Amino acid sequence: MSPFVTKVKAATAYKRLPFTHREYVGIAELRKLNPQTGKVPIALFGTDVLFDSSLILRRLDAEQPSPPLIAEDPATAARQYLLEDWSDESLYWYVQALRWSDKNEPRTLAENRKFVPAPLRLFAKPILRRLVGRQPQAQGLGRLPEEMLIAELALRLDNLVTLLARDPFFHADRPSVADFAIYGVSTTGFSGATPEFAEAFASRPALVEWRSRMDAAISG
Ligand SMILES: N[C@@H](CCC(=O)N[C@@H](CS)C(=O)NCC(=O)O)C(=O)O
Repeated sequence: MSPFVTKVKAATAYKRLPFTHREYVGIAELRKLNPQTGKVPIALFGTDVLFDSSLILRRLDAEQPSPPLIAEDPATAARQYLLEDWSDESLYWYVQALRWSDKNEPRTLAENRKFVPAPLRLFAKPILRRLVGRQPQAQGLGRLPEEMLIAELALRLDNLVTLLARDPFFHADRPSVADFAIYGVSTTGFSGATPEFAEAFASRPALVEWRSRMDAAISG
């Protein structure tokens, strides 16, 4: 469900680095492993525990420089870093706002229920609402009327289409941190809880073709 987990897994697979993935980490264990932010993903490199998908991708490049996750040219690299950050800190909230809209909330709850410990599952709805469901309201996008949110999202997806008219990946001829971030968010957008996102993305052939290129690059 987490775009940031998908981003890390996809970048690790792209680099052909072996890894094991644990989907479920209990809340107590999560707080112990990552007291700083209490968020996923967390990556263990031997005894080093890293949090934050962007910091984990930097470490992946340090561990295994080839293929690189950022362009050599500084101007291109700057655009890729900025796009990665835009995806993590803005595009993500469009999807979150749609996931927790009145219409989509029941589907989102159904997808997330399994992450609530079994004895507390009866209270899954208030727990999940409090932990994550309120976040889009706090961030702001969750307060927009839905038509406005979807119209703005459509414009941002058009911006991505414009960028892809120039290059097969964002600002480059191979995937970078920008591509992995957007790949993660769009994967969550296709989970089934946000038909509005899925429809907006799927109706833009350039984006669909870009995701196919990403799938090919990740799976080799
Ligand atoms: N900037 C962080 C964001 C991580 C994040 O927001 N993860 C969400 C899951 S998608 C989370 O753990 N949310 C629980 C919370 O906010 O307490 C990253 O890139 O790793």
